[in-house]
Formats: sequence, C-alpha cells, structure tokens
Amino acid sequence: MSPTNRENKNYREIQGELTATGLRFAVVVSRFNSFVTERLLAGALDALDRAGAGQDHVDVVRVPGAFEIPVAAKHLAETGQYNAIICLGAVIRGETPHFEHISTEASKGVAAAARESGIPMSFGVLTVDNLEQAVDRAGLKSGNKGFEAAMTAVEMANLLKKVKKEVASDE
Ligand code: INI
Repeated sequence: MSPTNRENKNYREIQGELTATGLRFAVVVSRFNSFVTERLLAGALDALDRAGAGQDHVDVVRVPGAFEIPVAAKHLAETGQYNAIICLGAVIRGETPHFEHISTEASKGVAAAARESGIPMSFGVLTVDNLEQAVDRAGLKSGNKGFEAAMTAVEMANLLKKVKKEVASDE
C-alpha cells in the first residue's frame, strides 16, 4: 500500500477496544509466592472491573505454581466459555535452582496453549531476580503487571470479536 493511500486511509483498520462488557474471562493465578501473586490478581480484577467486565463474567482459577499455569489455561480455553484468559504468577530466580525451567515452561506453555486453542492468553507471570523486583512490578514502583495483563486480554478479546463480526462477514 502506498504512503498516499495510508494518509487517505483507504485501508480498513481494526483494533480492539478496552471494553470488556459482555465478555468472559478466566484468571489463572499461581499460589507460589502468593505475597506477590495476590497483588497481581488484585490488579487484574481492578482492570477487568474498570473495563466493564461483570463479576459474574470472571472466574479466578488457582494453581500451585507457575509450572501448572499452561495446562489449566488450556483446559479452560477448551471449555469454549471464555473470550480470553489472564495468566498470573511470580518466578523468582533467587529462590530456585530450576528458575529457567519453570519460567521457560510457563512462557512457552502459555504461548502454545493460546496458539492451539485460538483463545487469547495474556502473560502476567513475573520472571525476576529477587523479591524486590517482583514487588515493584506488582503494584509498587513499576506498575502492576496483573493490571497490564488483564488490559491486554480485554483488548485481544475485543479484537477477535470484531474480527469475527467485521471480517468474517466479508464476501
Ligand atoms: N513456582 C513459581 O510459581 N514460582 C517460583 O519461584 C517457584 N520456585 O521458586 O520454585 C515455583 N516452583 C513451583 C513450580 O511452579 C511447580 O509448582 C512445582 O515444580 C510442581 O510442579
């Protein structure tokens, strides 16, 4: 497409809005490092509430650790009940010699579950060096990654709904 066309907007632009009304979400949250993950969960629920998701459209699903997030997220996606799934956890390097394994499995596992199910999944699993960094990203100095992950899920759920409505109805 030429620059001129871009300026004149001869193309259709589709992006998701940050509106959750009528959409259903699951939040998968791990109990490991719950001091941090409960704050991520509070941030995610705040975001969903602000975006207009009704509490009866949100399910919170708890798993033991970040390693268990992908399989729970995949099963939830396969129910067909959710527009998006928010994955929350905290893997802290200083606390485990198998940090790399857990964080890699969590990130690759969530990505694979989303790809295979076609249901958007946002990755709000902190992978950090120490507790201080984790707390900073869970509502202290560096925002709340749970809030961000929920907003990403809202945008993606909204986008896919629009794609279905606007593009799938094309001749
Ligand atoms: N799980 C986490 O979510 N974060 C961690 O930092 C962590 N550490 O440190 O080990 C952790 N381990 C548990 C893991 O996720 C599984 O629950 C466990 O290995 C059983 O499968």
